[in-house]
Amino acid sequence: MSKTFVKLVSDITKRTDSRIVLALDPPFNPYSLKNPEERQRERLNTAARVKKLLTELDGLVSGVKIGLPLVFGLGLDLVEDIINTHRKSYFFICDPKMADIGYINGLEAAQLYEIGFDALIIHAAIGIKGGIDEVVSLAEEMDKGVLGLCAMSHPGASEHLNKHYNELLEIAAKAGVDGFVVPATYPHLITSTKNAYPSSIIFSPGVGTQGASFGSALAAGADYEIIGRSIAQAPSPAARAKEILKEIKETGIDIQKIALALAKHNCVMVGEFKLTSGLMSPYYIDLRATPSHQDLFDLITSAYVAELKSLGLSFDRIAGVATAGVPIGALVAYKLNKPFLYIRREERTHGTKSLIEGVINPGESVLIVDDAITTGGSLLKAIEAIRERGGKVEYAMVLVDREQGGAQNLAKRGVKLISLMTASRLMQELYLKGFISKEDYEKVIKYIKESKNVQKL
Ligand code: BMP
Repeated sequence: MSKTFVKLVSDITKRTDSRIVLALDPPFNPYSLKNPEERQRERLNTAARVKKLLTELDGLVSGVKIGLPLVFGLGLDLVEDIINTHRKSYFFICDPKMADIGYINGLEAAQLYEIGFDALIIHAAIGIKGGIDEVVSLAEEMDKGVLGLCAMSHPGASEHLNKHYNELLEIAAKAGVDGFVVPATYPHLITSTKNAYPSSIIFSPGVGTQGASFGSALAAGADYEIIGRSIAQAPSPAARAKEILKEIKETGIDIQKIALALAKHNCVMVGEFKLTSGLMSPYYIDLRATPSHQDLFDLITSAYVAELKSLGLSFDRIAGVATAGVPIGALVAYKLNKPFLYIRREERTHGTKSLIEGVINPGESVLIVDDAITTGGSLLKAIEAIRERGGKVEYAMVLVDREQGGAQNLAKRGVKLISLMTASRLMQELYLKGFISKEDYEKVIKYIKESKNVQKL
């Protein structure tokens, strides 16, 4: 593990706030020119174009991945010059997809690290002993990073390579790599990798040109999306990168901002807590105070609104579940121009004895909003109350799914859960941003995994 590489990645990302790594593979072949001077001119022109591109993309992209076509075409001296020119703006990954015996890998790696690459990509399939080990120990000596490739994005990857994903992942992790390259076109692999190795960095290629949508790999748990042609070959790469960043945000990257704001306002805590359901938990999410923090309240309610708009669901009313679901639901309803009602925690002791405050007409569809879901107990109570009054409930929405059977329990009663983030994802963000320690993060993830099947109510 290279602390320097991990820190570099995190420092640059803090500055850019971008989860994009540019794959730099410009179509160019200087060897088609037979005259040595012309060939060299072509190289220098390409190097100048690359530098111009990297100047344009400064602040929009955090890392640059350079593959073999450019390394072959330019030669290492020009690649070194590019890295030196842009060293302050990006982290640089070389992608030779190494797959030789350790001795040869070491010879290659030494040159690539020497010219300034911060990390390189190696096939996990070659195994540790006499394979990956030589590169990992060289990387440790030179204070550099190593990324393990355990699956690929193209369709043929499922014929053989991706079938062995779990074994390969274990090999790469055991070898001590800093992160993994996991294809966006097989998103379940991203999620299982993040769950198995929460503190590793995941880079996902395959978005854009290869078909996966921008933001989809991040939503599945990746830390970075590797994007090549969609940006580099666009008529205006910077404008395209900005559009992609916007798309990524719309597919949920606001999660990062929400997670930070939650941490800043002490709405997420680690320790020992007793939940409403009676279960013990090593972390606690308390969103009751969110309306007191305008920035956070606006971020959260805007995220509910954006998700509802993108799903295009139709419903007549929004009902908030007391306590935290009431202010959140009320503002979401207001922003969407829908009537609002709410469900009390306890029945009124006088008057109507109803759990429901507000208007609902039989046959109307109601979207139920709460802050978080554990087993789904409070939401099911609210759903029943609405149904008793003749309302239809097909969807319930929360900010955080604590992944303890809530979605399944709701599904059993015919209600689909929409959650903006899982607790694992929230914790991942807090860990990556340094709000919680590695020990606490791993403890929480272990707890989430172990309590996944808790479905009792
Ligand atoms: P593009 O966005 O233009 O499809 O580029 C994807 C980049 O990611 C390329 O540099 C490719 O070598 C790399 N890549 C990939 O596409 N799939 C993989 O499984 C692994 C990769 O490194």
